Amino acid sequence: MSAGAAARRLGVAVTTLRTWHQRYGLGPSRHEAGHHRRYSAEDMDRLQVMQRLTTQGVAPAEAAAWARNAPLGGPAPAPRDGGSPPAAASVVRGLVRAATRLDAPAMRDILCTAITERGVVSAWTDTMVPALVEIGDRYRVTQRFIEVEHLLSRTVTEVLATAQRAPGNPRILLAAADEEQHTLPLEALTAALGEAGVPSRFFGARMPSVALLDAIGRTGPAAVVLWSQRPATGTVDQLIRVRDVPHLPLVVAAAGPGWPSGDLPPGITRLTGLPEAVQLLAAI
Ligand code: B12
Repeated sequence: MSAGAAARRLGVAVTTLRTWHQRYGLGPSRHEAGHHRRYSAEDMDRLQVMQRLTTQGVAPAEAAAWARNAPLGGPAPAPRDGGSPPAAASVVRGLVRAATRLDAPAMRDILCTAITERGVVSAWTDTMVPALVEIGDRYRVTQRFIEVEHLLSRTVTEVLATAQRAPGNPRILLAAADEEQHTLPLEALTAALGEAGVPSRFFGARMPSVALLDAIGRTGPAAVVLWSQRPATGTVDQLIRVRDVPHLPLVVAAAGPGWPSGDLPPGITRLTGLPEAVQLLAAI
């Protein structure tokens, strides 16, 4: 493959390829009489490793060292194979940078890799949450970058939706509180449950109380989880109405920072983190 074709295939500039060649020795290895050197399939594999790791925030020299040593045709060094994984902080930095330049393919790449290599719970907790918090803080301080927040959330949604789903009759019902538009933590929860082999039914954003009660009546779930992100949507009567349905689910859980921080009404369980939520619900 010529340098131009290789650059197009990878979605990088030809000058970037040249730099990777001159500085890090990741050049084309194939000779053809009368032609410039060409990138072979093995060269392309190395370049793909290089591109993926730099997108994730790994320093180019370190990424190149990995790329040069990658088994030919094989995947990039993964943490489980003994290679050291890119530090969590640098992956988050890479994600925030990709979000800031509105680069959805790079975000998708980082997030899919995180899920494949570390599973949904760790990808959510160590990569997605810190990036979302940083983007949220930036918005609070500057009142800008709403577009960044939207594209990042959209990409998180897309990637979590591709995670494995568990077959079977769902006994767990997940919904956002009435008027609550924040749903990503529940999207992570439904994906993490799926990965653990537990099916769940997720009703998305802004579930009106009356619809929630109808859904409970129609599906008889063993557990109901209601998410509130903001105090404005964390009114406890919603929880009390669920708790008082005729066939009481085993667990009625309030999740998210929007619920009152003191005691919740009797019979309501508070969930404070993704790992424990998965553990409790999988046990049910
Ligand atoms: C993405 C986002 C959006 C997206 C949501 C997309 C979606 N599908 O969810 C959109 C653009 C729709 C949005 C809208 C709004 N947003 Co918004 N948003 C965010 C952002 C950046 C991330 C939200 C998120 O997913 N948080 C989840 C994680 C990342 O954070 P966390 O909840 O604090 O996590 C802790 C716990 O909840 C727990 N946890 C984490 N994961 C899990 C999972 C489970 C299962 C459990 C049990 C626990 C748990 O552990 C964490 C550490 O303690 C936050 C910033 C932030 N810091 O959260 C703002 C933020 C929540 N939004 C905010 C605001 C103000 C709004 C709007 C009102 C803006 C507006 N003026 O329109 C609207 C709300 C509209 C509505 N009616 O709901 C404020 C809320 C302030 C407040 N406390 O009231 C925040 C904090 C931004 C800010 N710093 O000002 N938002």
